[in-house]
Amino acid sequence: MIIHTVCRFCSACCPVEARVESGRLISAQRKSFLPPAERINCPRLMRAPEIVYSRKRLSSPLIREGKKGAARFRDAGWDEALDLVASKFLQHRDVSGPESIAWLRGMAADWGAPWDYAQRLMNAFGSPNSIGNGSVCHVAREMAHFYTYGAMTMPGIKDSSCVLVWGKNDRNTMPGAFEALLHARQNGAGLIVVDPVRTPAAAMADIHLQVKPAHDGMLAMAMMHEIINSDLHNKNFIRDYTLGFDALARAVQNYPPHEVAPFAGLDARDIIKAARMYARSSPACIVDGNGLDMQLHTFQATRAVAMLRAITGNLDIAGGDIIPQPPRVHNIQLRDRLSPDTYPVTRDYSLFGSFHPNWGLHAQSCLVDAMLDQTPYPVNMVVVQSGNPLATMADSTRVQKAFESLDFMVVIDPFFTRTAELANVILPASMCFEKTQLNRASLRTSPVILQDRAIEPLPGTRPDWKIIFALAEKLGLKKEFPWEDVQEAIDFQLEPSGITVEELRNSPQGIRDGEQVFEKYRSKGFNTPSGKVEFFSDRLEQNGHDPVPYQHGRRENPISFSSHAGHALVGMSGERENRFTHTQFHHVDKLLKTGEKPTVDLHEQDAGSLGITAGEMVRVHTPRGSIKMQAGVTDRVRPGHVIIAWGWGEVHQDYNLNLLTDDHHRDPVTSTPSNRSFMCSLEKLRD
Ligand SMILES: Nc1nc2c(c(=O)[nH]1)N[C@H]1C(S)=C(S)[C@@H](COP(=O)(O)OP(=O)(O)OC[C@H]3O[C@@H](n4cnc5c(=O)[nH]c(N)nc54)[C@H](O)[C@@H]3O)O[C@H]1N2
Ligand SMILES: Nc1nc2c(c(=O)[nH]1)N[C@H]1C(S)=C(S)[C@@H](COP(=O)(O)OP(=O)(O)OC[C@H]3O[C@@H](n4cnc5c(=O)[nH]c(N)nc54)[C@H](O)[C@@H]3O)O[C@H]1N2
Ligand code: SF4
Ligand SMILES: [Mo]
Repeated sequence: MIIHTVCRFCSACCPVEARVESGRLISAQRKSFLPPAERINCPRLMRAPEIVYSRKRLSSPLIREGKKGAARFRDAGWDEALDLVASKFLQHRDVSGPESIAWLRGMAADWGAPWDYAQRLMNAFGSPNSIGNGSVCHVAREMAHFYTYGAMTMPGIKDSSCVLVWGKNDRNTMPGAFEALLHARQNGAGLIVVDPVRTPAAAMADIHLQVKPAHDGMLAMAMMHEIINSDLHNKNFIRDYTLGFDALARAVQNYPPHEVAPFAGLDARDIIKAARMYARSSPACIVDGNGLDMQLHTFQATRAVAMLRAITGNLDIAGGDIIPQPPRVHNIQLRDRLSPDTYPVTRDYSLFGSFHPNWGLHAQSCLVDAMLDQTPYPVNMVVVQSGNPLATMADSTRVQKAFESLDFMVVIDPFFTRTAELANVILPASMCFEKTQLNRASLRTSPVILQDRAIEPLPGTRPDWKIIFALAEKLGLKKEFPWEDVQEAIDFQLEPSGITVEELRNSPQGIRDGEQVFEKYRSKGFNTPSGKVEFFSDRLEQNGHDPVPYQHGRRENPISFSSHAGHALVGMSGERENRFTHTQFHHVDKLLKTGEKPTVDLHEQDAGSLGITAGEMVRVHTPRGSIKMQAGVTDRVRPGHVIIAWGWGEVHQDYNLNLLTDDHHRDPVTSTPSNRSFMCSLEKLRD
């Protein structure tokens, strides 16, 4: 039997066909416009049965018996475990107020309806602290798009005549998009890649701007300098649909390509060539990615990149950067249930918390402050759902201390992770093929595609929705969660669009809520306070932020630990591999090479001058901590840069890259720390 569903082993949310026999998942194949032989393989999907039926899956709720960190747990029934969790919710509310309890979300259960359920539960209970990890992933970038033209655009890669890939590695992270890029290339589209690493896209690009990490904002300003001063901007679009162009044109004068180039590790001629090629192609689109996230200038750098789309008039045209058309839905988060007197621990980043009607809060570093320093007030109970913060949040040493200080901690995860070791209760979650849900990809734009259950939840596990609905009932919130099952809940959420789960099951290709329309701004304007693209933002100025990005002309080094002596190499958190999702799946033998260990990859020149050969053990130091890995040699980066394998922190603490990162300095708008790049030093180990 073939079941049409969506893979959620990572946030790419690929539509797939799952083959199921006698209730067992046999295989799964990604859908694509290409014939099977030409498709990009995803190793994780190819190993879906090994992942789903891994012997490491949890099969019963666990309750702590020993002291924290001692990893002594006993099996418990679902009722007993949920009763204990509910009693702790009530106890903490009575003693310290509902806001002393927080819900922290990683990325795995998806950001669509499952995230809405978590927020609904917490809001109805009275705690404003449901917090996601979007400060380092996507949401900060999305806010920069919103503050420029009121929505996050989607690149029309397939129909584009020039694709500018900015810090994204779709070959490994979103294979469908990479297939679209190959298709566009075959049709003659130009390709420019901005990436410190020679990625597969960079290797086939017309121009590869091998920018120094975190210098993207200044590079975007230099490109706009070239476009505006060479009169290549779209004057009609700017006149009719934008605000503050003069202020932007003045700001870019501080960033001539020849001055930015040495600073950003580039050749000015390449910046000029790329700017002209992008501006002279129509339609052109920009594919921006996680390379722009996790930087100290994330918000303004992404805003500068977003402005490139606007000055060239590429917004909302076929093959350009398209404004999505989300389906009409009920907002089910119940935010109005919160008392006006409460405020979340993310208060200092209130613009970030309010820019979008459903994203909710994502300044996750603030939660660590609240746990550890009790600012702005103490949080002493946390539920961690679908995340492994002990390995994925910046400055693991500090994060660990924070979690150790909690009175009570609950983890909802299919596996016993490094984070789960500190929990009081662990609730075993079902994985993606075992549940029906509405993904964020479907709430963000039409068509709506259903992630449908392909197999029954594994014995002892429960889907996230079911865990939340049951906990709500135990907390006396049955009225707020009246749905008998997830299908009823999804039907309710989709009601305004008239789309139902049953219809979605009969339309595996998805259902649109309305026809696709381009250039919607002509009739509706943009979703900003002024109704125009805002090169100058009053909202930012009123809140003490630069209304125009990089308007002061400063060229400070935005890489963390730059001012620390003795750390001369730029350490880069490595790009995602297509075999793993962050800290997940390193236990699946069939995804590993024999005897494989993570590596720190250096340029040959650096390896030579440091006397390091491939295979030797090295220690990487930053002012926060150190890790130990094998050295590798690569020509994918420039001398002076090292790529440190990302996501191995679950395997061994020696490999936990976030022991190196800093959470002290943060982006002023989105609280983003610099997980991505930092100055470091290498030491060769004897044995
Ligand atoms: N230095 C550095 N830090 C980073 C990054 C980086 O590149 N470098 N990347 C950042 C980014 S973009 C992100 S998104 C974060 C990721 O941060 P996390 O979300 O913490 O990362 P994962 O390791 O994917 O952890 C997901 C957890 O969810 C569990 N899980 C899987 N499926 C389900 C499910 O259906 N339900 C539930 N309840 N649990 C499930 C998995 O077993 C796993 O333990 O890390 C960020 N941190
Ligand atoms: N296989 C796999 N797929 C995934 C995931 C996974 O863990 N594994 N995670 C999912 C998640 S949560 C996310 S957020 C997405 C992310 O997907 P992508 O956006 O593709 O993320 P990455 O591969 O981490 O990084 C993208 C590129 O940014 C480059 N880069 C690093 N620093 C900089 C910089 O300072 N400037 C610029 N311009 N580029 C830089 C890196 O070299 C890399 O090539 O992937 C999703 N898909
Ligand atoms: S890229 Fe692979 S793991 Fe991620 S959703 Fe698509 S098929 Fe699943
Ligand atoms: Mo992410």
